[in-house]
Amino acid sequence: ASMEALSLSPPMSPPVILTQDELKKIAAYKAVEFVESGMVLGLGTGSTAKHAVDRIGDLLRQGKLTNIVGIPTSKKTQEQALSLGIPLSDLDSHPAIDLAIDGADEVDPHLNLVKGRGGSLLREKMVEGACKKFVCIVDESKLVKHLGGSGLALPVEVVPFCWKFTANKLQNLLERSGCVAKLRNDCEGKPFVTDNGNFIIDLYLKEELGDLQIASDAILRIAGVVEHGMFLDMATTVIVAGELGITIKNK
Ligand code: ABF
Repeated sequence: ASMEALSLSPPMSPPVILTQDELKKIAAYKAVEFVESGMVLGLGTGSTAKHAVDRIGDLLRQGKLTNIVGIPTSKKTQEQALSLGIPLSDLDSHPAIDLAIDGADEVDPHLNLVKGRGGSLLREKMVEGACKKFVCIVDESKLVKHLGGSGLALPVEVVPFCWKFTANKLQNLLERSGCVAKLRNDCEGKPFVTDNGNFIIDLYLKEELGDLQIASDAILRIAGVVEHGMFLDMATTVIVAGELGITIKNK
């Protein structure tokens, strides 16, 4: 009977496993549903945000979106937006932005973020800090319980002048979290240079950071530090695309 039953049951279709990039695209397209004609938009950086900028370009070309002004968060996004015909401006001309859409490297349960592994954290933080709404788009692999606990880099943008001095100050500041500070190099082994002409010191933490606001303030008080990659209390919405569907988390 069991064999007969098996032969009667419909063939099970294999579960659809979405790639990480497909999940990123799903999150990005969902975020673009928040975009309305006439908006001033912060355009994010990274492979997830790239899908959102592509989608905005599509809708503009199809005439489904009009009168959009984009404020790019990196030279790379500026080039992408230009190639898509998205009208661009900057924060000097548009100090108040309606909506920013951008990726992240880590998202904790309070919607605090780590960003900047792509090296664009300063312009991202300036643009996203000027937004009424900041919609962060991630695939589920970015969700963490605590920032900095994933063993991946917490980026800090520093001036090139005496960067070793600054790196040591950072490492000593966070030594209780088992911090190791490393200069980020580019693919040729030379120091990575940001769009703003600065260097990135990546902080690798063995323990999760305690009070994030205290850590943030202490890092920013080190002369030589320009900005760091913790985006605390900045995202108003986080859209998470996972194998089981989309989750929208609001502040
Ligand atoms: C950017 O998005 C960066 O701040 C962050 O590093 C990156 C995440 O990259 P991806 O979307 O490619 O995973 O905003």
